[in-house]
Amino acid sequence: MAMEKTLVIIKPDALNRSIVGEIISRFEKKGLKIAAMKMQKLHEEKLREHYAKHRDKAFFQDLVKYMSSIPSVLVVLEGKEAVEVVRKMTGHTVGRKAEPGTIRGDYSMSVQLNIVHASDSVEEAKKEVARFFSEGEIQHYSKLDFDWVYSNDEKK
Ligand code: IDP
Ligand code: MG
Repeated sequence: MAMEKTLVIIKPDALNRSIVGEIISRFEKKGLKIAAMKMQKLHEEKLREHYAKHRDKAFFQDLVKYMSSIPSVLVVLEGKEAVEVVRKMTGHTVGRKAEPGTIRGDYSMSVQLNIVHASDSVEEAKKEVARFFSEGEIQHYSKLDFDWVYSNDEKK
């Protein structure tokens, strides 16, 4: 099975809570490869597109305001079944309900301020990576630990 890419947004609350490094570290330790990363204050227009399916919800304006308030850190992670793996590591949307051991379960008490965004399907991940990164920003490199993260049959 080919490697997948998924988009993570380390949200403004994570910057203000000083846990950006810890979050990136969790993904690195899991064995996911960082394919791209940048810090950016997200534009309201981009966020309205990104969260389009929530546009009729009461919290939509607040969500866009919070997400555009200060910069976020955008990360593209790569690995086998990366979309599902990262989504599981992220945990339940509501921080208070998220399992301990997940990022939201360990760091969030909020519904909206829930530290990270993670793509929720392979199809969405493709769209989301393309929404925030140009082709040229995606790095292609062989990572030294690859042989010890996957078995031979998994590398095919
Ligand atoms: P997800 O991030 O777990 O996929 P979604 O339901 O897609 O959750 O919602 C997108 C984001 O909108 C959430 O991560 C959270 O920041 C915010 N959000 C979701 N539901 C609520 C709500 O009921 N009140 C306020 N903000 C919400
Ligand atoms: Mg979602």
